[in-house]
Amino acid sequence: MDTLKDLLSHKIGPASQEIKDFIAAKGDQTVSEVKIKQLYGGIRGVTALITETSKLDPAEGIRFRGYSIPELQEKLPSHPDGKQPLPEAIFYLLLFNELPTDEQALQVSKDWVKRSALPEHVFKTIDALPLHTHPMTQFVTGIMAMRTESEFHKAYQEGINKKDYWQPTYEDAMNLIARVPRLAAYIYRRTYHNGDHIAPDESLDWAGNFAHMLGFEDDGFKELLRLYMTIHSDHEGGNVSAHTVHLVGSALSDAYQSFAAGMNGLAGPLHGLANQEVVRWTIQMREQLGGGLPSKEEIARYVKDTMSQGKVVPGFGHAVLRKTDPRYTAQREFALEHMPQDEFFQLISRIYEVVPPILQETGKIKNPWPNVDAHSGQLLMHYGLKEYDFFTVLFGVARSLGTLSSLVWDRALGFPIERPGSTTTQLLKEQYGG
Ligand code: HAX
Repeated sequence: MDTLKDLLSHKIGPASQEIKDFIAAKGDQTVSEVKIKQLYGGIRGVTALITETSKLDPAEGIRFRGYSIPELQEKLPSHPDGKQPLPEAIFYLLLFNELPTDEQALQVSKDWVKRSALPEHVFKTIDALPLHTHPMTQFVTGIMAMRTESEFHKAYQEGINKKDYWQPTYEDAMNLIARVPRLAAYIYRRTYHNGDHIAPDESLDWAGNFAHMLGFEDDGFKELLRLYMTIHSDHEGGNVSAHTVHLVGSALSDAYQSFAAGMNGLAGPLHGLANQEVVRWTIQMREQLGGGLPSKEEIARYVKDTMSQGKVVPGFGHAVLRKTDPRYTAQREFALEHMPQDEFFQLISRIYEVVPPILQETGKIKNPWPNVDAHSGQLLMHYGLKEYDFFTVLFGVARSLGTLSSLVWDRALGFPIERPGSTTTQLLKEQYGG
């Protein structure tokens, strides 16, 4: 067994025992009660899942294995030429619940390089799609095409013992994470650069190589991608993409099937697609207002106009958060350091000043503050990645780190098939009157 897998195998026994003991001692305690309005309201505010890798606090934002984003920026290993955390390092933390040393992060990097080759038929499958196919559809198709390589599927067919499920799931997770940047870059180059593909450079780190395969050699862009991959990696278990990976995985669908399902959820405009929608909406606004940097009054009118047409203002609001998303803040700090004069950044900043009071005035929007998607597109645009239909694929590559670490733990801890109950309005009325 390789050393990373070995480390995981040593952690599984004690973690599993700890949970068994905890259930034996406290299993009958109540965590959440469900009100009727919550049944109709997307189960908002009901704690109903276990996801060990991260936890979202409404007032404070995300903590990855207990660490906030500024703490990660301080404590996780970075690239020798930069200071942002390496995605390899956040993955190590998420999976092993330990801060890695530089050497351990490098070990993950090297492991992924070894696993990174894509089978030829994956490229052919993508090439069979019309060029106008949305990049997220291409991404999901490519993930499913890679499923021919599933170790879990093979092992299950051969009759693997359930206590060993985590092992082929780990292999699938590591292979998928190692391969999704190549898949994403292939989609990008075929869709926007005449199929002029760029071979991987195995001497680079995971995000650096991804930037290289996309066609961006700027060190600033590579640093941005390291930050981007880290902060987008995980957001506890209830969001649509993470929850879907967990749910589909609970039927013992393998990592490819589960991750592809989660990516279809990420592709919804109320979730990950919001990053493309923010840029599309902002560019349309700028065009309609005659170009340049619109005034606050002009932006306010445009925002109200959007809402009066029954549309959402993309990049604002959140189902859990009740403050500015710390992932937004981390990106804003990056922009302030690297591109304070960028006109699109100034526009994004102005929108940040104008939108929250307008949303607040409605009295119904619970969180008027910006989320992660309100900023990410601007940073990418600054370095020349302007094809915003592609942005959600970048988010998807990042989400592989968190959702697949969680899936490995789901199998390691032997979590059962997920099967909540449902009821009908008629039955509720019979029970509660009304
Ligand atoms: N613009 C206009 N209206 C908004 C709004 C926004 N940005 N955010 C919420 N609302 C509306 C809701 O549509 C809802 O209206 P109705 O009562 O008429 O149905 C009302 O305000 C109450 O909604 P809420 O309870 O505050 O918010 P929800 O938990 O239901 O939804 C969403 C959370 C993120 C889906 C929502 O805020 C939204 O649609 N935001 C814009 C899209 C977006 O940025 N999505 C990305 C979220 C982060 C993420 O997942 N990233 O991947």
